[in-house]
Amino acid sequence: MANRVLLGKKIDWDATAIGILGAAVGYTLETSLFTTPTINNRSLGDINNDGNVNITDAIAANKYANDPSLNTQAEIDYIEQVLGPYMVTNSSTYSAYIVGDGLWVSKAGADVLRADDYDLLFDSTRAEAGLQFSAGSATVTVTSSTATGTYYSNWIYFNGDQSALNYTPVVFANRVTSSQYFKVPELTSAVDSYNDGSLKTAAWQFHRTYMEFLDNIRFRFVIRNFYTGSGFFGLTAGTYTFKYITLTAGGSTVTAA
Ligand SMILES: [Ca+2]
Repeated sequence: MANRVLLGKKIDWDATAIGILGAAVGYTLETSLFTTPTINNRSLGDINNDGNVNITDAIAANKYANDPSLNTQAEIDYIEQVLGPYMVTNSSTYSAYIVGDGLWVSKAGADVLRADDYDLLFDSTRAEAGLQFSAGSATVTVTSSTATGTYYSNWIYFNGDQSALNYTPVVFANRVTSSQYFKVPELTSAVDSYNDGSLKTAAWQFHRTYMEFLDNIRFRFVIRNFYTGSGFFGLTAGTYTFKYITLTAGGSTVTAA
């Protein structure tokens, strides 16, 4: 069972692995931190409990930081129940290996105790309020360069299982070409609809790309083209690519009236 929420001090296990490596090769400071202190006659950094603090223990800490399925259960238990709590209790001594005080929430399936940025939903030590929820791309194919028409991408679901979120995430998107980015929604350029030399912005501007949302479940990209009888305005026939990023900002307990 992965830990999802951590309130307190978060240990940098990659840095700790380097610290134990320093103790293993005899560096004075690291030896004082990981070899000299003992708990039940066992050096603090002796993760595999073989009586020495050596490279094997540094590797065990590195495995824990990156893929604990490579650790033995005894190593994990020692790291989580003895080594980690000791470092947190003596946080001023081990400050080089502690991220700081804060609140962290990991994604489902990720253990918050060792989660990297991409495995976190929330990190109170960051200035950013919203973290990335998902990102990707979609295409819209326009089939006519001469007729009024509306064209859609496939639906993009916020959740992989197509279930609804309890809020609508913030979505930013661009239409992209090989060399340019266009903010979505796009407006058409103003057009000289009466061919009198002046641009009729108010009358003839319209969205030519935008996003359509359905509840808190999904969204899609839309291209609208317009034929006035005398001219075609919009994106000509072809396939257009959109890129998007969704942020976890937007959560709220407010219920719509
Ligand atoms: Ca050892």
